[in-house]
Amino acid sequence: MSEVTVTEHLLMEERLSPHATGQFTTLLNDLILSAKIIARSVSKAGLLDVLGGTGEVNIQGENIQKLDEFANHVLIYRMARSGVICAMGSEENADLIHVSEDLPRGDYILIFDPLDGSSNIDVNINVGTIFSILRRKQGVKGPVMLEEVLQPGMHQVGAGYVLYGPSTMLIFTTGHGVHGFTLDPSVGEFLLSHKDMRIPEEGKIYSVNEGNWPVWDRAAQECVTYFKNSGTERQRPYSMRYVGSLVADFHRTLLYGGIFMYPPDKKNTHGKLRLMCEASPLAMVVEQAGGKAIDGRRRILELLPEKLHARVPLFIGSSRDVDAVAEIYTRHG
Ligand code: FDP
Repeated sequence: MSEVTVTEHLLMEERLSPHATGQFTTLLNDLILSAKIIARSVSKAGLLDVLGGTGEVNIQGENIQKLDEFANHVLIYRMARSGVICAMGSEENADLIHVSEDLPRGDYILIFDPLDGSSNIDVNINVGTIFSILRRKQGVKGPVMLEEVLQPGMHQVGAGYVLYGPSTMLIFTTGHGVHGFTLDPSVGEFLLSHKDMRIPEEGKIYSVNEGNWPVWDRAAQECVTYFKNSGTERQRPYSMRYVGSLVADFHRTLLYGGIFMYPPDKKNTHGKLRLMCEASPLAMVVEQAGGKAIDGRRRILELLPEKLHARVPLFIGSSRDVDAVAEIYTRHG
């Protein structure tokens, strides 16, 4: 593993940008500190009284896990004090979170899913934090309006995720490729372990909750059938892998190639995953690594969110595999 720390890497990237003020590096450094605090609790999940639900239900109608609530609190508290953020949006909070006027503020807007895959916490399976960084229009001052935050993913200035797995990893992009860092617990630093990550153009794995087959539309069923059937041009059938934790399924897809799918179904007619805190940041990462992300027909990064918690169908991964899905959806009109 290289000895380059994530801070050194950020400073090097900052030097390449002539207008850099250091605010973005500050933001990422505070995000990294939050991730380390969350990682510490996740790694002790069976030892501390942090397992199980809080008994409450979040804005998405899902049971809030204790660790979910803890991760959300850490991120809101820390990032509000970074001095470079004006507003935040969390998967766990119904409304926009405004940084108090008593604190120094900047132009950045942070959207995050504090602990993605949290229904897996109690069984010691990987979970993660997904983040998206947006910027306020230059010169706009005063309280942040929701309309300013509802930006298409292509306006993100940075995006990524932290994966709390056998080791803790930080994967992010600022629009100059994707880099991965692994936390060395003995020194408490994220070290560059995956430089300039590229997703294979085509994979051998499809990832989907196939239990939803009866509630999918014909196009979604045809996509899965396509990856299961043997083909002549490509090596098929593909293998199926599904953790049920988006960050974990996405991370494997990024490294090995293939496709992750969460199509719309009869219950989740607009898909289950959240556009702003899940699909858009991962779409930026995958595109920067040479892959693609669509909702079936449209590029995820071009979608304008209608609301903070808008949902979207997601097909993300190797470019040729995503193209195969797009072709099927186009045929279905
Ligand atoms: P979870 O409900 O455990 O938080 O976005 C939520 C998410 O997990 C994703 O991490 C995961 O990919 C998906 O939902 C799993 O949904 P299903 O259980 O419906 O397959």
